[in-house]
Amino acid sequence: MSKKVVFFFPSFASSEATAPLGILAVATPLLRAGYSVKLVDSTITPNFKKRVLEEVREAVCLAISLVTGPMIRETVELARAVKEWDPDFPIVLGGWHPSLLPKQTLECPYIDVVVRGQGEESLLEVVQHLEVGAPLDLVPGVGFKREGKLHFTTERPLRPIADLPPKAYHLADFDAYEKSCGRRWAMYISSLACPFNCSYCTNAGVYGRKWNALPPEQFVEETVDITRRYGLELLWVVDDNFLVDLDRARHIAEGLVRAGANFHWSIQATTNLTARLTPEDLRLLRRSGLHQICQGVDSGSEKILKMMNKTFQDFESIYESAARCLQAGIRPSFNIIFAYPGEGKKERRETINFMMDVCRRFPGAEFWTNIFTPYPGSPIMEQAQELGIQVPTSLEGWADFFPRYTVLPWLSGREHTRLQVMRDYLRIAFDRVPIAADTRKPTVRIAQKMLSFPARWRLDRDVYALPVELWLNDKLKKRQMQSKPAVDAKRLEPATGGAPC
Ligand code: B12
Ligand code: SF4
Repeated sequence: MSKKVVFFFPSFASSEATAPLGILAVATPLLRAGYSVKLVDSTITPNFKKRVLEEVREAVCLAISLVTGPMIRETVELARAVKEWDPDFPIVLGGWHPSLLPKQTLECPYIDVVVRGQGEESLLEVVQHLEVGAPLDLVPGVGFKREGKLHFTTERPLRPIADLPPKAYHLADFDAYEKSCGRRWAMYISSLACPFNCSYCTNAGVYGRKWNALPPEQFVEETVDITRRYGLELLWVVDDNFLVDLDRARHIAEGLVRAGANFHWSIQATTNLTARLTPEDLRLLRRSGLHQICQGVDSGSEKILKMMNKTFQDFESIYESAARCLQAGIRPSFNIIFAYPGEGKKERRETINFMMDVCRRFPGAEFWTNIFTPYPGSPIMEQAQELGIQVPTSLEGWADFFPRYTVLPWLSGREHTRLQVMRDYLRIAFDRVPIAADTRKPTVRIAQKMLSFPARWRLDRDVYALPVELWLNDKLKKRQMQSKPAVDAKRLEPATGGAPC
């Protein structure tokens, strides 16, 4: 058998494609150990199934990375096809979903091994064992099957980010990603974990709460190198909370300015920490290329924020953060979660009023909204049964968990439709800047701008009957529609900058 490992990255239903960082991370130790690696990313690979079936012929195993949601569909579809070709060919799953639900994931008949948590060392050891047909009992952090029974090994302790090897960016086909998204960009990660404990968040389940980070010098050296080497115009720094150490952030900005860095970058951070940056700090960060801070506001209702365990943020700091970011030329992007358990008409109205107020007072601030989706491993999931949530009992059952259209016991039927219509009006009422290049014609842009005025009128009055503006907007969108992603294209809109931090 040859020393080759094939990776598959299922489509995450977005045109904002770039290389999957989790796979680039786990590939490095394999490459260092002399394995060859092939990455098939469904978003940029027509006929991905055929391609994987060709590639696996001479490989040790197929390794797939996925998060909970629609990525599960292509995962299962592909795993089934591989097993039809060779029922004994090993299929390994890693990433967020298998880490949070290892047992149920491994119960899927097409999956042989799951890796829990950080995969750099685990995957290398799994591959080395599979290659020689050795049992996996002594490989920490994994689950496997033997004679139809599931076995789980001991936890593998978390390693600080500074001890992890660099990501194998050279595996990424940036030309193909650029073709699909119109922009040449990549993700970069410089810290792990978050000290807070929001009740809907899964992060602690994988990375714990001990925030740890790369030193500023390494950040500067690596980001300047990869952006120059691959001609990238933008880096999305996917840290859960980039600003936990403000001094580190300042040193990074100074280092990038000194190095003459020539790229834009964006971060995710909590509003309370963003508000702690002085106007000078923000100007320095802007000079270093920072152009966007994604922040999880989540609700405009104090009651709901309390229930989300987000007492570390207050509305004053959110307004302050919006004002200061915009003054420095940095775009504040805020996330909102609708239909959190306990959100009634009053609380939803408070949230809409808050969003409208921020957008009107601070033009350039933007909001991205989601529907509450209870993820396995989040503190709120412990109450799932009390809340009447049907928890899926198989891997496939999680494929419909997607915050753009989740249906909940307290949000279904007409109420669900009404919320979706309202979210559509929010989308056209105020401008938002996605990562993908804006390819709209000027006439379409002007026409869409005109639609924003009746949309705001409706949102102010909570009136969504006969949504003609949405119909017109759809017509405009269809006129300038480009290629669409493979998964569920009719139901999804592009996922965008900012996970629900
Ligand atoms: C970047 C990102 C995205 C990008 C993905 C882009 C891309 N090309 O990959 C985009 C914007 C598309 C995205 C979308 C969504 N995301 Co997201 N995203 C992230 C984010 C911020 C970073 C992920 C990352 O790359 N980290 C860096 C890498 C190095 O770390 P890692 O992924 O953990 O990988 C390690 C291990 O997991 C493991 N591993 C990973 N893959 C593999 C594969 C194998 C074979 C092995 C062995 C191991 C392994 O080893 C790696 C190295 O140690 C995380 C939050 C976070 N802190 O990680 C959320 C996160 C993964 N996203 C999440 C969510 C909820 C979403 C959305 C639903 C958000 C939304 N509102 O729409 C969508 C779902 C997309 C879909 N259609 O299914 C959740 C996942 C929860 C869950 N149970 O799965 C997270 C954890 C955020 C959160 N706190 O809730 N996301
Ligand atoms: S949602 Fe964001 S702030 Fe809250 S715990 Fe998760 S990463 Fe931290």
